[in-house]
Amino acid sequence: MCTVANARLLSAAFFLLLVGSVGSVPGEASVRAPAPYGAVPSERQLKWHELEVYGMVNFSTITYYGKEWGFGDEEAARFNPTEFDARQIVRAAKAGGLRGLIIDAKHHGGFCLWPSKFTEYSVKNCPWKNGKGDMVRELVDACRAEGLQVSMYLSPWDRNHRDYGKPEYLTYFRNQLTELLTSYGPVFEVWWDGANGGDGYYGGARETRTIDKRTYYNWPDIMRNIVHKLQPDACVFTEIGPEIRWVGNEGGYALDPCWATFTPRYRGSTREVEINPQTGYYYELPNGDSNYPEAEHGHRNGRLWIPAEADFALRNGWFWHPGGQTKSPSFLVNRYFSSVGLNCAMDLGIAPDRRGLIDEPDTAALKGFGERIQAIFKTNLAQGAKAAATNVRGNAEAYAAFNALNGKSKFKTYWATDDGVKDAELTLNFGQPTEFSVVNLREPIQLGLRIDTWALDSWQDGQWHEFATGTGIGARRLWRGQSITSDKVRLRLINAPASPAISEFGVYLEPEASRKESGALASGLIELGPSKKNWKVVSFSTEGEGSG
Ligand code: FUL
Repeated sequence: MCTVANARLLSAAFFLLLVGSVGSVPGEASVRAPAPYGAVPSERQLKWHELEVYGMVNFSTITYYGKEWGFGDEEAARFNPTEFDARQIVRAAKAGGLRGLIIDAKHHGGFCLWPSKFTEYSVKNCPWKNGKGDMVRELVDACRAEGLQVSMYLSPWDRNHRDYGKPEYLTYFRNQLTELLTSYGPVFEVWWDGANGGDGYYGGARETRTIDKRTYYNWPDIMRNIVHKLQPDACVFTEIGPEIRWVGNEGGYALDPCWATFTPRYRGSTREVEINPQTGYYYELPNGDSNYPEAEHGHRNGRLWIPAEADFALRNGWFWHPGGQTKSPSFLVNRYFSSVGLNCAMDLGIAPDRRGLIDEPDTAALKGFGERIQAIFKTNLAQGAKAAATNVRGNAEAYAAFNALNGKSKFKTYWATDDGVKDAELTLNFGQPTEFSVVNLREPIQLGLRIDTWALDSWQDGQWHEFATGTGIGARRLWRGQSITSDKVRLRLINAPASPAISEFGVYLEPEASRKESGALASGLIELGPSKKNWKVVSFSTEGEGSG
């Protein structure tokens, strides 16, 4: 894992770096940054927090069979996307504002989108490019050309491989992972599904194979000696991280509040997953066997910093099916608020069709989504406002209220209060009546989660009126509601467990049409959509069900 020990060292170093800048302000050398509170992100997690919105491409032989999971005997000969165009796929993602793509290089059925040295069940033996193609390479190159970051999905479960369930398969899995992590440049994330074990083809055995999800793979060793050795910046996603946790549903939403701190436990149990103090990694990682339902909220004061990724598919299924449905731009905007706006990352599944392209309705939905988000966040009304705070740490300019408005960085510059302060207010004065409907808050997360309760007020008829209240901020907390017109808006932080600090207080006006079509409620609450259970997929085995 982001070895917890290493993570702490790294973030301490990062923290010192941030604090270091304070010393350069004349007369303020003695004003130290607040001491971190509770678990804090590692350096690689801080980088990941910058992304916020990314996608996952799911494409395989099963696209031609109308399945969601391959049994492992699907013919490579059917894989023939005659119009495959990585640039088209990546551009569609980019139009949706996705900043990275997780490439599903091998799904549960075992078919590999790159010409792996370790199997014949790959693009080497399909009609596409006469077996000479490398789809992972093309997608990676397109991402790099379009400025998107890259991540790898390698299904641990392989229903094709004859040795699945035996030690021999682990050598295969490790070889493939190494191949992916050494051949395609830097990756921001490595994605391991919790679906592991069940029935499958298994080289013709056609039987059911179960594994011990906690121990079979020896995940800690893989993370330490493969992932982090080869890709020091890569965050590992599983049900319980250790760097990024599954949000616990496939509907693309977190529950409010959603804490970045988390105490991983075993499925249906209060037993915590232990860390080996010698290595800083878990002793074992129960991926597919963790108490993931707790992930929707996370834990206030959880032991570790393991923020959530909220994944969901653009269509009604992770893979493309004829006659499938595509979610609307306004639905996607709602999901943005219920994931990114609740301190999570949004991971949107996109699926090439049988031609090897993102089809027209999906391309349009992505574009519409991207345009709506851009329109909402086009103008930060706070930037022209005057900021004032009830307390400024050491009266130092480096921590003054305006640092929450300067938009220079998401986390590095911030307004902070003196040690011991529990209640504090940050007021924006626009100098004229200003209409807004979205508020954007961030904490400098390198200092931990310092805030519990917050409230927002607007100035109406000579007094403050509360229009929103909530719990938890973290990397990003969005409030969205009906528009309000006011000269001033105030953020109140109430009974904070550590002296509060805010790195961003932004105010925006969502275009009225966008607000209406999304059905944004005055409370800022957004209706929650269908979960995985309500999806209609053409063929879906429930065996081995797990995260993701
Ligand atoms: C799930 C998998 O079982 C799906 O097929 C898909 O890959 C999704 C992203 O994760 O758990």
